[in-house]
Amino acid sequence: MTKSALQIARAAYQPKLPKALTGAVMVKEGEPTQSVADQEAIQKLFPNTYGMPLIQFVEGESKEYAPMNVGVILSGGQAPGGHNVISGLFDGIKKLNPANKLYGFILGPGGLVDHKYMELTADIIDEYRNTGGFDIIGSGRTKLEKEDQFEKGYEILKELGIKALVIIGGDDSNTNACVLAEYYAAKNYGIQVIGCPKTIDGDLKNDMIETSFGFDTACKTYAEVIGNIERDCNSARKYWHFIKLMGRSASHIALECALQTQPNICIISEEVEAKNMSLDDIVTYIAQVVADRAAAGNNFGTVLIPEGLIEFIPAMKRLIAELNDFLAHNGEEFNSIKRSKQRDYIISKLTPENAAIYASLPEGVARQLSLDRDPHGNVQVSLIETEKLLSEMVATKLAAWKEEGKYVGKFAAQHHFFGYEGRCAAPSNFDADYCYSLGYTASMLIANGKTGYMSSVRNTTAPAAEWIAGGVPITMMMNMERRHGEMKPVIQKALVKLDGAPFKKFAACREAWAKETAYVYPGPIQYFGPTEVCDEPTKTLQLEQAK
Ligand code: FBP
Repeated sequence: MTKSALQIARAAYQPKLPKALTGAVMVKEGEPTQSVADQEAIQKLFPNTYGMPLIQFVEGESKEYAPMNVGVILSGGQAPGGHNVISGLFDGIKKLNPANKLYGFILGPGGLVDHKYMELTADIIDEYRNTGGFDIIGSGRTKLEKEDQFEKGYEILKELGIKALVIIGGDDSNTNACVLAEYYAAKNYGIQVIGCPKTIDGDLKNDMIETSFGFDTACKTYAEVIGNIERDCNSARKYWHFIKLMGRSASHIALECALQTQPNICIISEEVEAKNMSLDDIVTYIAQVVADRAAAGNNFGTVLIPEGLIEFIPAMKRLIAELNDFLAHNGEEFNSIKRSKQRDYIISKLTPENAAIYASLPEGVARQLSLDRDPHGNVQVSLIETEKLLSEMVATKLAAWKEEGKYVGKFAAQHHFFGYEGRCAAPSNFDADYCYSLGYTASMLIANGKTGYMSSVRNTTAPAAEWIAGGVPITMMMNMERRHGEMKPVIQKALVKLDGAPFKKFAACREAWAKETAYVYPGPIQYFGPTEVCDEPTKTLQLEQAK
């Protein structure tokens, strides 16, 4: 494989590990745990894996470990650093016993069910160290949730002599990892299941999981390009740039990018919901900033829009919830109806309030809302062109204000969607180190017989040597939520907290950023150079952990 000079240099990077993991380790057990909510219901569903203690690895005596085989799965959307989780896991198990073997299941959880796998040898692992992407074994969104899938998985795990399976995924995939851990424990199959927190969206986090991997690199990649657009915008002074940023649900990516680049406007979905804002309220807010800047002679600006916005507008949320339930039960009938009649069919089936909103939506947006769900039953928000919807509505509002003599500027918009551009970027030093540590920690959880745990690395704004490695029972992060029309145990999604330090910082600055042109141009991720440049964690982490 031909490689660039940077790829060659980067391949030689040795990720940093927490000091406690650099030698032999032992387990320090904490207090028993409880789920974040719905304790009784979760305990009933997870009798074998509920209430386990938190775990921390500390320096210990070296001991001998019998040889074992381990399996690994990459699940869901790509996130920078996945290859380093696998290389950390590989190095960890090889250190325990060089005879240990690692098997990768191909194209996500489906590979386990369909028995598609490959052995990951040292040569293969070395090709992928510190690289972006999930292409070493591929990823997929098959939902592992049915007993027959668990049994099919067990067949191949038994055949390959696999003692433990590591599932690298987001909140839904780790929920499934927990269900699988419980199932194998209940059946006494002797197979451990360990999760790893992955998602660029940053919404799999809590007191024990400080951040999901990939968030750091993806945000830095988007912030670099947003900074470039801001500089173009400030040079030509003729466009308003509407930039939609990935993040299916939470607005962490948009917020982090705003903190890094100081745009004129950033919409935070969680705030829209809390303030019960309508689509028109959002449009009016943007149009007012445009008008104020125009009055000061600035017919240009940048607007950041989180991908999941539509679902957070309360009226839209109610509509989507009804659509999700309805399509979960009537999907077949809906799909059998002629495309040209589907809109009327949906309108005829919804409650009057939701039918009226659905009918008022532009054709394209209404269509996206009724399209196929992803395997987890979610609307595919990345397909909704919110950036165009908003800029069109802002243009219409400004035209009306112009007629009333309230606005005299010019408004020309450009649209961008940054999502896939950042998901496979070569991991920043932070993600390279964090992911390697997560994988290495997973190997220690396995060696110590744990199941139903998520690999956890904390104290991440300190130098890597001071990071704290351990495990968190996945049941601890769970609550009951309605999915596909039924109550299910799921890991609670971490949305942007409006009383959290990152949002408060943004809220304190946004008025000035709207008026002034206070852009910051972060530039590309740096891998070599001073540590304050190369190892800087996200603004979100820095603000959340500020003492
Ligand atoms: P995960 O939740 O699996 O990490 O994926 C997140 C994400 O990148 C979202 O930001 C985005 O909405 C979605 O994946 C896109 O999914 P797909 O890759 O299937 O188009």
